[in-house]
Amino acid sequence: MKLIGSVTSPFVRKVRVVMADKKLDFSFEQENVWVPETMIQQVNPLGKIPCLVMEDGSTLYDSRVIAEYLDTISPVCKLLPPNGRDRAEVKVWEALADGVLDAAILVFIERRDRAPELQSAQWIERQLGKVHAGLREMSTRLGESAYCMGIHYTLADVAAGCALGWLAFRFPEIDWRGDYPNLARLADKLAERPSFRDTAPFLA
Ligand code: GSF
Repeated sequence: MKLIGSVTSPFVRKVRVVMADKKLDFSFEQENVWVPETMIQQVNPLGKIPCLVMEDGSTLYDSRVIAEYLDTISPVCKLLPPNGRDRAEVKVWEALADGVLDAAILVFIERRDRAPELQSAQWIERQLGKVHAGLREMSTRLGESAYCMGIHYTLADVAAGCALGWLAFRFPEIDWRGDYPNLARLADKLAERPSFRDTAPFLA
């Protein structure tokens, strides 16, 4: 399997953490999807990373589909409950964490790609509102549990950890650690895992 991605994308990190936790072999091909000459459309018509290229050349996307698939191909470190409400709850956590990222990334791109006078303050405020509402909900759901779903590490923790880590990396002004000490405790615990330590975002 070949993972097309980058070392800064939180969605790519989600897949890399799952690969590491489940001890799966893959090759990692870095791709800058933001340059005109990117090849990403050859593997994902949506032009997004991560994209997983299988041995037969077929491709899987997006990160939720890839993570769910990877969990089925190895019994090591099962990250999703087999069925029912528990499975759905893990996927709500993933939708929540990914949704916080989607909103924050829209702000990041608005500020990166538009001149200040062309940036929409209303749009930025709307998206940051989703980020803060999502963080509040993550903290409420976590409570004082060891992990997002209680006592077991699941895909919910992978998604939440990647979201918090990317916010710390790109939005240091958002003080989720101060606002939500339980999220800070979770993030610190996850950061000790080799799968998180070895995939922390950095500017190459
Ligand atoms: C989101 C991937 C995504 O937005 C997933 O994999 O879960 N729902 C998808 N990837 C970004 C890079 S990053 O911000 O993580 C991406 O590829 N953006 C390029 C574009 O044209 O939007």
